[in-house]
Amino acid sequence: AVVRVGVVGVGIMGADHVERLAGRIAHAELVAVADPDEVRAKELASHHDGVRSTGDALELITSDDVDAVVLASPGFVHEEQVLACLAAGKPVLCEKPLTMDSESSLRIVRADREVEAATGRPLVQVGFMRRFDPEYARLRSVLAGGSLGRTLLLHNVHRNASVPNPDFRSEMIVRDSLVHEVDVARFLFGEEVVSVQVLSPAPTSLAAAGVIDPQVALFTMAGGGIVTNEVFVNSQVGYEVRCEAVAERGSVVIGRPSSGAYSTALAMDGVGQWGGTVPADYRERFATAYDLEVQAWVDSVRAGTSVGPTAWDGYAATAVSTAGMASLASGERVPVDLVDPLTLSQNASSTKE
Ligand code: ISE
Repeated sequence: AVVRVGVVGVGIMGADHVERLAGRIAHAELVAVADPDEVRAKELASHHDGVRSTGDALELITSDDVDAVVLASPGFVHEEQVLACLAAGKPVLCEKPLTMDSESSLRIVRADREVEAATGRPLVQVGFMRRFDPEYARLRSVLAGGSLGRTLLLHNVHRNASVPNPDFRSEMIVRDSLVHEVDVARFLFGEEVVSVQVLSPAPTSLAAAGVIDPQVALFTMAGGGIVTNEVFVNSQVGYEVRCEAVAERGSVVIGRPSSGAYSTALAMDGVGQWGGTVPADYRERFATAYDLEVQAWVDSVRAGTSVGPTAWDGYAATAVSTAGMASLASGERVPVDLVDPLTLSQNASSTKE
């Protein structure tokens, strides 16, 4: 059967998912879009035959003509919308971040566990698309394969040319950008992040006043590995996402062009260059990852199974962001507070360093 999908949120990612679902995803039919900006929702829907629009996300979620939901709304409305999907028994692919704070993410984990206990299948997939990127997936299988020994370090670089939104403050750099590196660290190490420290270098003069950009974040993993992260959202050049994993018997770099010397700068025409072209943004760099992610989700919906990052992965990432926000404010290393994954109750040892 074809999966009838509704998309909530018609911003940059919502519009991108609409194009994908309407054109490139097999066994899916885009039926509806929702956004509080009804004019924009209607405009987007008008490009696709048979797609309706509504200003009411909850109407879309509970509607009989929708089998499954993609949430590309802002993080602060995710809790209500994900819980509505669970109450309606509908699979949901929720863009990151899962929610804005640990407690609300944990409520989603609990609700999804209840659904799983009752029906045998959880309904939440979180949109950490990098897990579907062929390069990250390959890196993960190399590290997990063990031929390089234990993974010791990761070095992540994450740059955006600029951010479209004037509200993109220092905290959003942690919650919306760094959060991808949190998931990458958890995915590649197969361990939780136990502490985070966010350093605040002198900011670029091209960031909005008061915004700390770039930022450098250090993660300590449960097994003692360290992850360094640069996040720089006004780099001017383009979208650069690289990762180098250092293991006992070798290192692997992904996201880096292999043609000799590597440097980026603005060329005369204002386009970032390295002897090729730096992707403009995440929609370009991760186009394949998003396609594979959404196809895997649709396939899992049809098969009655689940795939990809879970509600727990969303919660664990939010918990690191929560600690990261505290560290952004204090400059100190802050322990990550996670509940016990089995009982979902407060883990006594996690509250003390
Ligand atoms: C955006 O929300 C994303 O998820 C992108 O992947 C990230 O690069 C960007 O910094 C965020 O604003």
